[in-house]
Amino acid sequence: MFMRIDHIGIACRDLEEKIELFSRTFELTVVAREVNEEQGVKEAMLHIADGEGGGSYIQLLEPLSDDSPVGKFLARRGEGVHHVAFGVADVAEAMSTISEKGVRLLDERPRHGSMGSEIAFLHPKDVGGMLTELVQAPKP
Ligand code: CMX
Ligand code: CO
Repeated sequence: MFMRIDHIGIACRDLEEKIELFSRTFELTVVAREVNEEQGVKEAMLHIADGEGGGSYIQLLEPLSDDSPVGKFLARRGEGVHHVAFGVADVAEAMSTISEKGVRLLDERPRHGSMGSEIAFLHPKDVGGMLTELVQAPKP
C-alpha cells in the first residue's frame, strides 16, 4: 500500500531559524512555503530526493496558534518530530483499508496538504504513538 515516505514533519517554534538550520546542516533546498489555515500551520518543504510516485521531504511546521495541533504539541513535548507521512497512490482507498483494520482516522475525508497533495491523519494512539499522515501527491 505504501510507496514511500513522503515526509517527516518537524514541529518548530521559529520556522525561519529551522529552515536555516536544516538547509545548512543537510544541504537541502526549500521547494515550497505555505500557510495552511485548516491545519493551523506556516510551513516549508525541503526536498530530499525524487522517487517513483513522488518526492520525499522534510516538512518544517510553525503553529499559527497555541491551540492548533502543532501549537499544543510544542507546549507538551517541545520541538522535534511531529509526524511521519506515507505516500500512497490513492488516499481515500488507503483511509478505508486502514480504518477496516481498527485504526481511527482523524479526518473523515481527505484534506488539502502541501504542494497540492491530498492528505489524511491516523490517530497516534492506534499507530504505536506515531502520528501518521497519508499523502496522495498531485497527478503530474
Ligand atoms: N505524535 C504522537 N502523539 C501525539 C501527537 C503527535 N504528534 N500529538 C498528540 N499526541 C498524543 C498526546 O501526547 C496524548 O497522549 P497522552 O494522552 O498519552 O498524553 C494524545 O495524543 C492526545 O493528545 P491531546 O493533546 O489530547 O490531543 P490534541 O488535541 O493535541 O490532538 C491529535 C492530537 C493527534 C488528534 C491532533 O494533533 C490532530 O488532529 N493532528 C492531525 C492534524 C495535524 O497534526 N496537522 C498539522 C500538520 C499538517 C501537515 O502535515 O500538513
Ligand atoms: Co505533514
